[in-house]
Amino acid sequence: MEKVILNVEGMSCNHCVNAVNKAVSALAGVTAVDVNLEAKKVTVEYAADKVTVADIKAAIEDQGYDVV
Ligand SMILES: [Cu+2]
Repeated sequence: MEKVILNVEGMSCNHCVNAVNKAVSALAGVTAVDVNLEAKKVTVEYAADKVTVADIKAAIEDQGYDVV
């Protein structure tokens, strides 16, 4: 299991947290998601043979947030 911590800009409320959480959780291979609104960080545990960091970034960006 791999773990990545992404810095995400644009999240401003719990709606954003839920949107990011839901989008990333929906990816096959993702086993855990933690969104920290104050720190602007999204921590994701994933199976590297099933999903890539690029996939995770794309899922977040699809929701309208920027991964920096
Ligand atoms: Cu929001």
